[in-house]
Amino acid sequence: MILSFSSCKKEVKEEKTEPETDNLIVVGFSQLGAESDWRAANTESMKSVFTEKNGYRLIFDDAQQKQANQITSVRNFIQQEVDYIVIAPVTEKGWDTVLKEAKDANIPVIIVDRRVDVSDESLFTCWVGSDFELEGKKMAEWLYRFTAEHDIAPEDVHIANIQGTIGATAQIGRTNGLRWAVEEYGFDLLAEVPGEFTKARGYEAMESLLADYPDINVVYCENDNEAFGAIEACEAVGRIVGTDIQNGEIMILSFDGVKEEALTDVLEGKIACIGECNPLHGPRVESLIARLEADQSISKYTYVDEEIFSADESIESLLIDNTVYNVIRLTPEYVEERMELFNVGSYTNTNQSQDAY
Ligand code: GYE
Repeated sequence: MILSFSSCKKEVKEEKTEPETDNLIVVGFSQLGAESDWRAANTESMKSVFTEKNGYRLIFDDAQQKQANQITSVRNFIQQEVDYIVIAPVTEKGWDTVLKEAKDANIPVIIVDRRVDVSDESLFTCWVGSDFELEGKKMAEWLYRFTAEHDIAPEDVHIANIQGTIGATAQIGRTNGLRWAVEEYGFDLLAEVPGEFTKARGYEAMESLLADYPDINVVYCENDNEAFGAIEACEAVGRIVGTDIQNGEIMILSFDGVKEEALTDVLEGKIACIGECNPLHGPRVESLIARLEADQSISKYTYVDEEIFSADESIESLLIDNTVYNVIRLTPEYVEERMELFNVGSYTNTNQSQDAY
């Protein structure tokens, strides 16, 4: 008697919970890892938007920089019959098979941040992220203009590039942006070495660069965390980071501008220039899903507008491919304002999120 009563009670309980979860849109998100401050802000942005309160159930998976883990989690999402799959891919190649599986299961796939390099573009629904090559070109153009302004010949600009994760769109684009300027202006590119977008690898890379290239005077770091490591490595051997490269300083250039420390480094002259990379993709992805749910059209590719920051006043704007980009002069007030964007809980207050709610 008691047994059958309790099993009966259990059934009632199950019936009660099912309809609630049925109403939620289930999103499986394969995040590539947690290598940088940018990535932490990106994860937070996604998590703060895909909440039950907003009508979603988020299944989050951190792939720890391994594409194989991402492929496994996408397969799990397919098996769980999620409504949408979102992937922030670690590198571009090798996605065809698993994306075909998602397509066959009729699950829309949204690619965020870095891209996938697939032969058939119909294997994913859309992509949203940054124009990484433009970020790189803006930075390289700023360097060209700055050095020209200070009467430094391009061949006397001895640059090392500490690259990001090799094969990642952010690395490919930023590396190509610098190569474009090397070709165009004749800078001396000493070396391109991988730094995996982390502070630890940035430090190690800088240590060896200082030993191998005594004339190095510019370090192009493909993100701020690498720059933090590079600055520490320079300071550890008594080198001064700054823009006075004619008098022995080492100029640090970098990308992201997410963590206060990076912007403070700009104010203090330790980082000469930062190319903004915006990580707040949660509301953008949500907005795309909301449109898909409402059968509205979406763009295959959505680019995010980004700024370039420096504390130096000499270069006010840059001209690239017939477009003028203003250089934002960093001030303590601007830094404070910008940091509000990254306070937990305010991620949804960006312009792009407005139409999603
Ligand atoms: O710049 C870097 C991160 O893919 C845009 O990855 C992203 C890059 C970002 O680790 O900090």
